[in-house]
Amino acid sequence: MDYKTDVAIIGAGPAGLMLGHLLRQAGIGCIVVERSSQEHVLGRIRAGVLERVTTDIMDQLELGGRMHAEGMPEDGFNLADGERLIRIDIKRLTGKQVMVYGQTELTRDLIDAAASRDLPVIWQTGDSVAVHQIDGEAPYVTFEKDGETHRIDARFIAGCDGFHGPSRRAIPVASVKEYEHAYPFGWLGILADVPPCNPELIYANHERGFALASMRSRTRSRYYIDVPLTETVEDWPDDRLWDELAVRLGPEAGARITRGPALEKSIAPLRSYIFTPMQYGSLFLCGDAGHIVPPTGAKGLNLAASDVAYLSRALIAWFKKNDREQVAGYSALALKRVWKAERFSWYLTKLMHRFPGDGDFERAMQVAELDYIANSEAMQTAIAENYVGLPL
Ligand code: RFL
Ligand code: PHB
Repeated sequence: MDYKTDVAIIGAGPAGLMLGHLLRQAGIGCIVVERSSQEHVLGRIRAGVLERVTTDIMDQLELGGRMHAEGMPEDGFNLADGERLIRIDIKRLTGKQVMVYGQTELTRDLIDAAASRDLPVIWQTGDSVAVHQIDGEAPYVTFEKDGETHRIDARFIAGCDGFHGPSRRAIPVASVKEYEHAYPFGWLGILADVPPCNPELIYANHERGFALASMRSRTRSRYYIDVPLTETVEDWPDDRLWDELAVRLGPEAGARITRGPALEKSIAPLRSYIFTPMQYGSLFLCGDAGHIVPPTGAKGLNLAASDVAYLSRALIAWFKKNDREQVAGYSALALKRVWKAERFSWYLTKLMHRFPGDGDFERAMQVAELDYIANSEAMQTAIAENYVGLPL
């Protein structure tokens, strides 16, 4: 079948779905193609902390109802050095809050509203999606489904297909620069239907390694520890993981952990990655397709949201006001915010993890910095400002 639309969107993750809804709200045509099934997309357990930029998009779309009813606005979070909690009072220091609401729930809200908002999503295209003629003004997307080849002609293509998708790879290497930093560990995460050990998140740097206490609701907890990349989920039976969390989170919070069976347990590698520019011809990259941050700053999903905020504005200006400048400036504008979030995520990752080869000196530097943060409102303000998200 042949389709014709204004913007073809590849990927039905948060970036693709938010972009699709924003464009439809402005009366711009778009079609989303997604390699996986709806069930698979909704089964992925990922981010949990939303910045204002993300909640604002949901509100602008009038899809924030469930998020405000079930999500948990947070006034602060904690850094821990193995002994004490250092509270960063984000509300007092910045006037802003963050929202604990799972990426899974946000995605569900966007998917549930797609049909009634006239946003077509074509699921289960597998790895067949390809982009064509992106250096001209008549690009198109092809994919296979139900044994047939389909084609979408569009004016623009938005690559919202995550780190492993085809969009970024379609850009000729001669015109790009990539920046990459790999970390020598991954995060082992556990999701369990037990009350959180603390009402606010705790990022802990213990002598034994990193731990994060997070949550999805008052009855559902999400915890992480860092593990060497050589380890697998099988190395970490639930009891071993709960024991380790209790130690790394420190005596107070550790003692308040409620244990329960894992609903999900997985290991995610940590990486910093930026692809520049985030546009080529008629193709734009949004979210993980263009950049990856280590999860330590809770920035990945929120960067996808800011990319989409910039790109939707630019495309609306193009289609509705014949203004071509914003589209031309998309990458430069989006990257300014991306680089600062990359910096913060890298900084917090370095501050809160033990690296192989770190000796007593490196540990002492981390402890001194945490002590400085504990006693300096200026440091706390800088951290709070970045954590709640820099302005668009
Ligand atoms: P996604 O969510 O990866 O969605 C991309 C979509 O594109 C589809 N796709 C294709 N579709 C068609 N054809 C193809 N060939 C395709 N290839 C791929 C995929 O199936 C998918 O549906 O990217 P998007 O939309 O840019 O959203 C980015 C966020 O998902 C990501 O940044 C965050 O989840 C990162 N992240 C976190 N971010 C935060 O802001 N706060 C957090 O607390 C946080 N925790 C996390 C995280 C990511 C994690 N993992 C596993 C990567 C915790 C984890 C464990
Ligand atoms: C999560 O709840 O999954 C989460 C929270 C904060 C992070 C990373 C992940 O920095």
